[in-house]
Amino acid sequence: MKSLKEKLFEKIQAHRSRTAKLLKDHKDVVIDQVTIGQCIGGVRNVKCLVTDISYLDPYDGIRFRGKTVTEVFSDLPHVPNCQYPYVEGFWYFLLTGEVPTMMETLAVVEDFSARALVPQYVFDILRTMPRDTHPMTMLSAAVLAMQRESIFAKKYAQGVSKYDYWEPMYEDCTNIIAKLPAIAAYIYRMKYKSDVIIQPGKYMDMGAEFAHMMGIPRPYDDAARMTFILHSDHESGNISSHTTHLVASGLADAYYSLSSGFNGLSGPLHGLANQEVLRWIQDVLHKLGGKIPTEEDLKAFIWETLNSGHVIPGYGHAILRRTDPRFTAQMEFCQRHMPDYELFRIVSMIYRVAPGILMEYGKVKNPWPNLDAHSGVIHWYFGITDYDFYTVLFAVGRALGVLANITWDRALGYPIERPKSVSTGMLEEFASQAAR
Ligand code: CMX
Repeated sequence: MKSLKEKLFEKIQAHRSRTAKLLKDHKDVVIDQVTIGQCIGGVRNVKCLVTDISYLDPYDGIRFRGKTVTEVFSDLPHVPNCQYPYVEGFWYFLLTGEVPTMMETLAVVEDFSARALVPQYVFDILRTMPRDTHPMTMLSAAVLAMQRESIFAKKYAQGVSKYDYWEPMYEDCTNIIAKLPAIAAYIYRMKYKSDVIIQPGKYMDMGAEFAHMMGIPRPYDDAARMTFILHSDHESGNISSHTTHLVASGLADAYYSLSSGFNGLSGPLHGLANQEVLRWIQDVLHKLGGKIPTEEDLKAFIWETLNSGHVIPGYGHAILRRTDPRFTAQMEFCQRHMPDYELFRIVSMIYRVAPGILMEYGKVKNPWPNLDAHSGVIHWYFGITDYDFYTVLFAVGRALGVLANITWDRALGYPIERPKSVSTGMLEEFASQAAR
């Protein structure tokens, strides 16, 4: 049986000629144009990034290596007696585009276990930070602190050939992913569970290991697997993916790049929206004195939020134009495990009323929920009521996608990214030329 690294190298060798041919024979073929609206308006829909790891269709949602969320959940090797696949098998799939066998998956589980030990200095650094530091700041700092471990940085200093960059990048990325669950769980237990740390178990897959270190019983292991897979990748243009790719394009190693990507994830319009959803629901409950809201109550609060100049967190998307299938997947999890749970009922009620109001509001291009509208309910159900931790759970999953991407970036020799600026005066000149 070939190891994941050997299989990846085979794929890289096969792929390199495709990229080289496109650049040699077709580099001047136009695939898109840029308007003034896109230039000022956040580069929406400009096709200028390449990734084969996931693709986001506005109506069908995300496909990982061509597979829908449902197909990923059904086709990849499953942890025995569990509903969701191994995260380790999913990492294999993201990197190679091939569904691994059970044996190939278990080899990755073993590989992650061998790399999982977090250096003590990382925990010492976390302990020097004030306890009210946001957990995303802690996670990002922990990854950055480990930069001294970078094999890529060492190999680069030793003069490794650019054709071999992918290999130390792969090593760094795998080392980081294997350690992230322990770092995230440590931050959680230190901040919110009276500093009672749970040591890692042995020979468990990532979902089971994480649930164990968080101190949360089954089926939280399955919730963790689902969460990590759903949050992993959303093609390359979103902030966390793009930032990681951008920083890595200057040949920064995976530690610098991922820490930057995590910082990008921390905005309330991106990964922090999951904490904002729960904060918003708690505000509603507080204002109603703990009473469960009716649909009429919720409609009034949604309008109040919009009229006070705030967004409805968990709703809208820059690309999607339908309900996010990642939202639906989490809804199915809730229907199976917590159909009568109060918070689930509230989120379902918001889903019934919010899209109609956002359509009436007029300016929102996508009135439907994204994945952040639902994730908090699941975490809360399992006892994680400290909602500022939710983005950390997003981040552990997101690492899988962005690290797979930067491994391929180095394999295919993508250059330093450097878009071009224009001034407002130049845009005005373009506008008057177009009017003539
Ligand atoms: N509530 C209220 N207003 C919203 C809205 C929402 N949920 N979504 C969009 N709008 C507003 C925008 O703020 C914008 O207003 P202005 O014209 O006054 O600036 C207008 O509608 C048009 O925006 P859009 O083109 O529909 O959406 P964008 O591509 O600009 O923004 C997003 C996308 C996700 C930032 C936005 O929908 C939003 O702020 N949603 C709430 C936050 C959220 O859930 N973020 C998580 C997204 C998923 C993720 O990355 O994790």
